[in-house]
Amino acid sequence: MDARLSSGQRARAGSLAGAVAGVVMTLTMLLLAWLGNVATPLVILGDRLSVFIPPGSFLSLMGRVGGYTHLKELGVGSVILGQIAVGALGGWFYARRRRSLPFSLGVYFFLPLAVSMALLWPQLGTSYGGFPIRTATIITCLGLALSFLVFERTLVLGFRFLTRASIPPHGLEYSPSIGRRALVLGGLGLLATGGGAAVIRRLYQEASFSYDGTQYKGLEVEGITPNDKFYCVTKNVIDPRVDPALWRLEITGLVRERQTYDFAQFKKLPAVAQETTLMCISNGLDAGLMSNARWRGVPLRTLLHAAGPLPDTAKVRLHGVDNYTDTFPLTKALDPATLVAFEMNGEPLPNKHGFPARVVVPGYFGEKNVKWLTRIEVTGPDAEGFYEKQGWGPNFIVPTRSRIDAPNEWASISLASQPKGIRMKGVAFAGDRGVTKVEVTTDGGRTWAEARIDYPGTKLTWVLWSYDWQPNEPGEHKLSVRATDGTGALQREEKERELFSGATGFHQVTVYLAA
Ligand SMILES: Nc1nc2c(c(=O)[nH]1)N[C@H]1C(S)=C(S)[C@@H](COP(=O)(O)O)O[C@H]1N2
Ligand SMILES: [Mo]
Repeated sequence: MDARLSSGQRARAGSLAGAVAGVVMTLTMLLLAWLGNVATPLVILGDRLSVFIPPGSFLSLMGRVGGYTHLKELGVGSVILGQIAVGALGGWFYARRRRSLPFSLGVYFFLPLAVSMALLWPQLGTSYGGFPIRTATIITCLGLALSFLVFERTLVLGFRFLTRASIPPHGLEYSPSIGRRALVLGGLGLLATGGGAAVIRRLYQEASFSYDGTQYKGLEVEGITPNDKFYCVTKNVIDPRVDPALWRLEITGLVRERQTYDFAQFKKLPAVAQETTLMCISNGLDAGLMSNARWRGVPLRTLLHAAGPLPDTAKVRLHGVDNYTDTFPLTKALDPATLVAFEMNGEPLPNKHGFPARVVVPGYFGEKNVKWLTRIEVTGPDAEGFYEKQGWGPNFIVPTRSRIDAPNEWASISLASQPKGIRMKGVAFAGDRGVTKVEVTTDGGRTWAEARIDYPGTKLTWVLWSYDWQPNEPGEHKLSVRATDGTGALQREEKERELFSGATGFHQVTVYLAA
């Protein structure tokens, strides 16, 4: 090393080498994610931290940045910038120290590896390629180790390159030429940044940004939702692409005998077909985070019986390969209508809906219908899932709901153009209780008339309803709808649930009729 460097020059050299090392490490992580479907801190740090954000703050944060998608982008972006900033800081520190190999390996390899393993512990079992949780944990740790080793080596070699004494060709005098080398190393950093940006662009095309939050509502609504129109919600920046050859379904926890099925074994189990509607807990009264499909799958209880739940067990916790989890009571898991589905409307489950297998649990909000299922764990009463830990609930049973899909809110309709009246239509859903009656009001709730059921579905699905409205008064009209469920209970108009247990109330649409 050139002893004539000032301490300021050394500090700058250290920071630059550290920042470049941060960039190269980030590029390594991006390549691991892109080429190997490996989980990296770029995404699992967000999963880890999100359980500490209560749903109220979560929703207001989401509102402030413009939606779940933007929140995810912001999350990944912050981790990347954070890694580069911490890298620069680490490099600055490195320049002030005795730079032995044990020191650099200890501080820049083992320490971050240990800290990140401890910090990310609950998320390490994530595998976007479909490996079982234990194997995934090992792969994630190897990915972390490789990334930090790349950091340590880039930092050490980069700093050495910047500060090494150089003897010009004619050997007349020493020159640090640190500025020129900084340019070279900085250029390499920029190249790595360009490579990273290219990988990010590739990953962006596969990201869930384009479809997360897809709604299904309005005039196009049919009894069975086509797969490519089915509403979609995912916590992931990039959804799993499970290789069925790697995938296993495990039944673990408080059972007599753990079970493991590979895809072929699983598909050989006796399966049933069943129509079931799903709705997200965050679905607003007028929103379309609700769809209906015909699923085919193995009853969950077939799998549980083979493993034998121990006495006094209370819940099941379902794990996706994306490390998403959720729970419901064992009694519900043993209900013959609770399925591990592998087909949706006669096709293998589409990727974004959980290929190769997902849970379908009628009557509970969508979040309990765990996608990319890889483990069924029998637990005691206190087990919690991803959104439960965040603070959603405590009630996860779908309340009776109904929606008007036509006419539109604030539609302006000329009476003369509708001599046969105005067709109202929509959906109504009551979880696993079935809908027995749908009524509409066109006078703001003074009188109610029974609507026609066009698509009755089953006890586990929505119904499609319609009503031919014969208005004779021009002006503003308030339309609303309410349903009665299979137990005879009328849909609740009051906002009576705790804030994060799903909305109740009547959907209302105001239309303006011109003479
Ligand atoms: N593994 C996994 N399962 C999951 C989720 C997830 O992010 N990961 N999201 C849940 C939520 S909040 C909902 S509403 C439903 C949506 O299912 P869909 O996208 O097939 O409509 O999946 C649930 N299952
Ligand atoms: Mo959801």
